[in-house]
Amino acid sequence: MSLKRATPLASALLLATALLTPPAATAAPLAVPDIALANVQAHLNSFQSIANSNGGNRAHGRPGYRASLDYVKAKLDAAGYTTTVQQFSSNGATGYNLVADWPGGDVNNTVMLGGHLDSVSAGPGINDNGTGSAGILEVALTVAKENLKPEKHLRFGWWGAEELGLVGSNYYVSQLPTAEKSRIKAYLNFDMIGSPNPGYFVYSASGQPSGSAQLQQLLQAAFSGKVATELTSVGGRSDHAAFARAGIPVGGLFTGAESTKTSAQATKWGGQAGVAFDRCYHRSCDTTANIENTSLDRMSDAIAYALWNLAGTGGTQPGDKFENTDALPLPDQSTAESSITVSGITGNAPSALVVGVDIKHTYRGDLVIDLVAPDGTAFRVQNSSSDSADDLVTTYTVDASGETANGVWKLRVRDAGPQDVGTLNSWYLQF
Ligand code: DPN
Ligand code: ZN
Ligand code: CA
Repeated sequence: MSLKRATPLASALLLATALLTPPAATAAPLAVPDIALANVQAHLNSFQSIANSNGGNRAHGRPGYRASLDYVKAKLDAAGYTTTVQQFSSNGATGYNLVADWPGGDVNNTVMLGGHLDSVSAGPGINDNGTGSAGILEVALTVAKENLKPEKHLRFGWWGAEELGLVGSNYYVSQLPTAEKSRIKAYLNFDMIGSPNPGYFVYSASGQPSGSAQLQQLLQAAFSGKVATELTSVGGRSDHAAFARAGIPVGGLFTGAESTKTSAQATKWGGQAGVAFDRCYHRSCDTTANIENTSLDRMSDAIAYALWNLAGTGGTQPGDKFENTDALPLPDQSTAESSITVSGITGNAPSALVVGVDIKHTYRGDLVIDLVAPDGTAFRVQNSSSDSADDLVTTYTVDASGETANGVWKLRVRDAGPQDVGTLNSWYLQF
């Protein structure tokens, strides 16, 4: 039997990897992709152009905000994301959050990455927070490019009106039903990740509201062997706060804002001691000239490191196919069965499960075919008839939504008429 899917043992091992546990030293290295700095920079250039043609900013309630959202949304839509624009009202203007879901993965174990997309009205907000917005966008696009099939469900959020007091992220969390909140197992925040005089800060788990020690460690591990990080208590200063208050494990990365780099930090990280991490914080000079590329590159790669480690690989996506290509003789007036083992799918089969069959026969009207679910429920897909044509190469659609997806599915083929015989060449299930 030739199956496209991982073996049940491999799947079980993958599923056994706990959500928030960084890989053990002995685990096979995970192929985390390198995030292309040039692509992140291209997004920043687009944000800068948007600000230039919209009064110099991308602020809540201003056209540059909506244009920024449309830019991000178009990229995600083209890459296959399911995007949702959530409206809210703040300070007399309509605000928008953009939420993007990568189809597939276990929605009961959702990993979420986010950052705010709005700038202050004083400037274009390229470091604050074009960088976080562009970093998670490029990571999301890399997920699509690599066709990642994560075990966990992946969701990305671009928040509006952060600069007015974390309004968009507060609104998003306030609108989440309790059950939805408990499905989000991690929220990682990226707000300012390319500061011109950069620090390498990981959100401290012991901040207020408190973060997650495991997420803190995972983000620290992303830099190991590359650059020494420090912990920082960002407190309630960015969009992770609402998630933390809702009991969702949070973490994040930061290259620094208005506070000053110490000489010890300058020795460790380079740059200028006694100068702010970002001298242009909340000013008109927060342009594409206000970005330090090495930190932006490392931070973007660290986002990918965290996501790949949290998400796991070997999950499924709608449309995944399980196939059996072993030829099976269909003797005269008897019944033959062929099986396919399905694994790695959470929950039930779809209401439109596609069953594809490729049968060679000399009189296909002889054939009676059932799809048999793992629990033994049989779905008749083909009845015998006086159809005198030969081969049967077709697809059937079965409402299998009452059946658990994982397990051994069978195609039961009965030859119900004398003389003519055939062979089941192959068959598949498409979820
Ligand atoms: N988003 C900025 C602010 O709210 O002031 C800067 C910042 C980001 C501060 C992350 C702390 C942590
Ligand atoms: Zn800010
Ligand atoms: Ca026959």
